[in-house]
Amino acid sequence: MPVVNQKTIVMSKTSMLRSIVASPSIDFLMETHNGLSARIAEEAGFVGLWASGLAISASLAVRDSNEASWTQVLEVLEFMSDATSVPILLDGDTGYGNFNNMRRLVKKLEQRGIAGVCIEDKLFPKTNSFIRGEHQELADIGEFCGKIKAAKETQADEDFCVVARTEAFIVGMGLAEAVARAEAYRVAGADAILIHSKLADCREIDAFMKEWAGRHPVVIVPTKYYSTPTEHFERLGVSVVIWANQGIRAAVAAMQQTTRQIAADRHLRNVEGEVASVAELFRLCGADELLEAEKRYLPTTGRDVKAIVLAAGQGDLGTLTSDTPKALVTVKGRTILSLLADEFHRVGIRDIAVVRGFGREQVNQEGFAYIDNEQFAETRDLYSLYVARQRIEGDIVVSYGDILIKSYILHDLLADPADISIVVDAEPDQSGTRNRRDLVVTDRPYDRRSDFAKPVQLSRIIEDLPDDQANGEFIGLWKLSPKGAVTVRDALERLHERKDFSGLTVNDLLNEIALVHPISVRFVRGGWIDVDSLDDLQKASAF
Ligand code: SPV
Ligand code: MG
Repeated sequence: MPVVNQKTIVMSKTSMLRSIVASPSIDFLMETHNGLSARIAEEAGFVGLWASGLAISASLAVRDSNEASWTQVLEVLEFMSDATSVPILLDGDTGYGNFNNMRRLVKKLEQRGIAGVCIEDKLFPKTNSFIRGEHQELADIGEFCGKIKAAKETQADEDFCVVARTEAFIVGMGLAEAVARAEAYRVAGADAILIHSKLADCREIDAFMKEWAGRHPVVIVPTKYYSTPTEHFERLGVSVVIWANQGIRAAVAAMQQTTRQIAADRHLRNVEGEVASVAELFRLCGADELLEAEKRYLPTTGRDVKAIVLAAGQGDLGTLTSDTPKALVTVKGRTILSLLADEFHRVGIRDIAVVRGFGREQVNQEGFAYIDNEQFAETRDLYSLYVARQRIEGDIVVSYGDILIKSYILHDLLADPADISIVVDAEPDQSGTRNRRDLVVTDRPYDRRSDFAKPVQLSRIIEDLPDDQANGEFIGLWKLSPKGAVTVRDALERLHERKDFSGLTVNDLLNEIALVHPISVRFVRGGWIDVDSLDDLQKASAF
């Protein structure tokens, strides 16, 4: 039954197989025996696949004598079906039992997206046709017709195909028996007849096709009469040709050659260029799709996020910063920088670059990359960001080096889908004497539901705006997506052209960007401290 999606009508696998079988033109099914071989055959252009009993058994290193149970075969089929979009015709041997087993088989095949089944008129457990064929016994015609009927009456999808295979030639019973059986199977409801032959030439097939005279679609398996030109089958009016075991035989030959070589060499140099690359395996199995899906479905973590910490300033904490940069001031025995790094690590961000300036020789703790702002004495923080501009690519978090934050703020910031987002405290601490406060005007004021509604956007950041005119305070922490990083780099380069660049701040950059690109505001209430004064330092100890 056709499946309709929004734009196109996609043919179901059963309809595809039906048209392969019923169309007057010749079509080819390729042997496959697991998910990977099925995918490879589809990529090679085959319109349908033969799930060969011999090949599936061989891939499991068991004999083609129903040693693999039918449910084990079903498991393999499920992988094959999941891996492909072309129809699969199962080599269902004898149907794994009587009419009742056949009914259950058809039901299960339909559930697993298998488009059809071929059953042969032998006895369970079957033996491969090329092993002492003349000693094999055929099923009773009536019993086999009942099996075909049971299959046809069980299928829920009208296009599911049942192919009836006669082994009359294999067991040496001749043309008349072959035709009589094929005719009985046609009448019983089979959608096509598979006529099998173990001769090295196509005499039996020729004879059958002549006698059959196009009554019903015919499927052949030219494993033994492989040298016959395909055009000959076309002229005979063969509907489907099955290349029944060349996939597994190719795999066996290649594996034998490679493993023997490695065993003899005790190294890999002779085989590395001869085998498929690991990247090819990843491609075949759709590794890229998983990476994409991870982006959509896994919680955001900082694994692929880089950080830049701007820590070039001396700070103004009296004697504490007279010869030590502020980022190295300690809170309860730990430097501000290492406390900040702890929070980055908590959300998975490990690639942290610190821009150092004042007292840079002291800022050398392991675990950071360092970038120096040699002009720290004459420049402000935007210059520090500029010296780190090479790092502004991909997902990136930028932070001042004198703030302490709780990791949940970082976690939420990473989850923000905007290209550029800044963290703003909606209810900043207004007590104490702070040197600089980056007050923020947004397009809408903070309200508790703003997380769920349209994102709030930055209008401007202004130092020392009267509090009643501000919607919050920028905490000095912001995040860029790969696209946002490009926007920021462009804006940085534009501002760098200005004569007063050395006196500009990150605020100037954000204001410049806000004119041309939305900047999302992530509101918080507390959860951070800007260590700007001795008073702040006191608070930091309790943080
Ligand atoms: C198979 O591929 O398992 C077949 C075809 O049944 S043959 O091996 O030629 O019998
Ligand atoms: Mg078989």
